[in-house]
Amino acid sequence: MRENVRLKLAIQKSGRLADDCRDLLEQCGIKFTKSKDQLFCQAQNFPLDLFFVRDDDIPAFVASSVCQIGIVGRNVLSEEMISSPNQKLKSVKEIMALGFGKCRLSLAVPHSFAYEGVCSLEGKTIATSYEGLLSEFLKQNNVNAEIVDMRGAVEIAPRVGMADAICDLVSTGSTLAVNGLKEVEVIFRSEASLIRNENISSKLVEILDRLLLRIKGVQQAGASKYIMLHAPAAALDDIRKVIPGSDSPTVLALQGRNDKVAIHAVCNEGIFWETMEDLRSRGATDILVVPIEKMLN
Ligand code: PRT
Ligand code: ZN
Repeated sequence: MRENVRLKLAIQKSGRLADDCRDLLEQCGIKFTKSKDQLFCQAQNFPLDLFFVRDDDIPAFVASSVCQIGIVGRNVLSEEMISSPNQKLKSVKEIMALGFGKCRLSLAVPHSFAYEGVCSLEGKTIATSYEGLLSEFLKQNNVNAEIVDMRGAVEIAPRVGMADAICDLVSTGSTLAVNGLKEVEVIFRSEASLIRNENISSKLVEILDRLLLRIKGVQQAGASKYIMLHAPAAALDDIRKVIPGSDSPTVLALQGRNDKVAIHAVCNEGIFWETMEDLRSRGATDILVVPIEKMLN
């Protein structure tokens, strides 16, 4: 009888990372119920159990082995590592950047603040929810400033007189703009990251490796394109040089044509209109670029 060993994954229940996490699992071919109210579900076709929790709880879930893996913003993990006394967090490691949830932790000041560099923050008050990361940054830059710990709505702190500056996550910058703030320093760059507990049984490692292979396949497929074109046989070498990110394309004979061949290639870089125009100017015709859905090397 097969043992029922299942890997446990903690993801954000709702919020900025929730939909991307669910989409990624779906692209990996993992089926699960999509109700947003549930706290737990078992994947139907893969030995994976999903826990839907608040993002701040994910590092602790993984540290205490309630879940062996989790998906969380690097900002949350790093802040927990710095500011939490939980020794178990040492067993948590980042294993893969996932390419979504990208943002930066930045210092921002009102437009009226004459900012000339980090030293302008000496003796000032800075509001943030990232006390650990901010303290490290200030220490590295030999700046003494008072940190005002806020859980949310950090961007209003200067307007209401609670702080001279803020340190908060930024993605588009529009929140800063509407609050009359200018971004002056990026202190940390973040994106969603797959994390794991170091101490996992070998059976669970096997499942994790299968999952990682699928995630890499999804990432590679997303970054790659399949290109097909017809080329004059005489221009083959010239045209091969232009096909981006592909060392050994497939060259096929075209029935009844000695002067032309078909070239098919997986390109692991984007293909821009300029490249297609370049190929065309070298004699290529019937150029097709198609997306790749899955890839396993
Ligand atoms: O309920 P739960 O505790 O799970 O969620 P949460 O409210 O704590 O987090 P959530 O869903 O807001 O964010 C989850 C993660 O998304 C963060 O930890 C980051 O890793 C990532 N992320 C990416 C962001 C942003 N971009 C982002 N822009 N998290 C927050 N913001 C906020 C920022 O704090 C500011 O208020 O968006 C505003 C700025 O956005 P822009 O686009 O105006 O610059
Ligand atoms: Zn949170």
